[in-house]
Amino acid sequence: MNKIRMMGAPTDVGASRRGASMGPAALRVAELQRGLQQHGLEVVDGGDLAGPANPQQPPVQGLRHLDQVVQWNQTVYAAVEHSLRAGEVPLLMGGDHALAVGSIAAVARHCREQGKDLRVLWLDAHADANTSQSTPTGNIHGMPVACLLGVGPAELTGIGGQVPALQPQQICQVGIRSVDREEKRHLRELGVRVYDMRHIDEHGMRVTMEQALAGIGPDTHLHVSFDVDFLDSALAPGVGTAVPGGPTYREAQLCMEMIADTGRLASLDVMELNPACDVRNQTAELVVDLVESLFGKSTLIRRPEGPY
Ligand code: HAR
Ligand code: MN
Ligand code: MN
Ligand code: MN
Repeated sequence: MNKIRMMGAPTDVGASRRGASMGPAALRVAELQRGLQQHGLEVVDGGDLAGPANPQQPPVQGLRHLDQVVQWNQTVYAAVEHSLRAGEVPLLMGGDHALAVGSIAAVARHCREQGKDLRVLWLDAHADANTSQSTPTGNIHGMPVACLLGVGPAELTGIGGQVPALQPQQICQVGIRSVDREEKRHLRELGVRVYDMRHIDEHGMRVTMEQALAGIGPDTHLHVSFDVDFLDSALAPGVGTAVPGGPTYREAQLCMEMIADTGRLASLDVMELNPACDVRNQTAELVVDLVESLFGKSTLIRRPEGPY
C-alpha cells in the first residue's frame, strides 16, 4: 500500500444540520493516524484544507450555499489531485458529502490520465442523487451522485474538466435505505447500480459485496466514498441525518474486509461524521476501527484457501 495522506475538509456548508465541520478533529481525537500506522501503513496527516465559513442561508433556486460548496470542492479537487500525482492514497476526512464531487472528480481525472479502470463504491443510507428540482431540502450533500453523473449546476458538474466525471457503470451504492420519491426515478434514469438494505436483508452482506466488487481487476482504481450514516444509527449516532436499519457492526466489518481483500483500494472519503450528534466520540472510534479493516487489518492471517 502506498503512503496514505489524511486531509481534513472541516465544513458543513452542504448540510442543514451543523457539525460535520468537526469530523476531521473527531477522527484525529480517535487516533485515526495511529490506528492505521499500527498495521504497518505509512500515514501522513496533511492537516486541514481551508474554505469559506457556513453563512447559514436558505436555499436559492433549490440550492443552499452553492458558492461555498463550489469553493470547497475546488480546494478538495486540487488537494486530492496533488496527492494522487504524488503516488499517495488520499484519505479525505469530511465534512459533508457534497465534497465527494471534488474528491471523485479528481480521482476520475487521474484514472483517465493513467488509463486506470475506475470503480466507485458509495456506502451510504442515502442515494445522494437529487437535483435542485427534486431536493426536499436544497442541501447539496443530497446531490453529489447526480453531479458526478453530469446532472447539476455547471460549477459542480464541470469540476475535473469532463462532464460527466463518471459513467453510471463506474459507481455502485451499498446500504441505501432513504431515497426521496423523485430521486428514485433519477437513480433508475441514471442507471446507478444500487444494493439497498432490502438486498442486504435478502442476500446477506457477503453475497452483496461479492456482487458489488465483481469485475474488479489488476487495473482497477477502487475509490470508496464512506458516508458514516451508512452504519446503523444505533451503532453510529454521530451523524447529521441518521437512518435506522443500517448494517450491523459485523456486517460493516465484513463489508470493509471484503473491500480490503481486493487489494485495489486507492482513495477514500470518510464523510458526514458529526461530533455534535455523537456520544463520547463513539462514532469516530467505530469509524477508525472500520477504516483500519478497510486498509487490511484482520483478526487472523488468512490463506486464500480458507480459514487459518
Ligand atoms: N435526500 C435528502 C436530501 O436530499 C437527505 C440527504 C442526505 N444526507 C446525507 N447524504 N447525509 O447522504 O436532503
Ligand atoms: Mn486499533
Ligand atoms: Mn451521503
Ligand atoms: Mn447519507
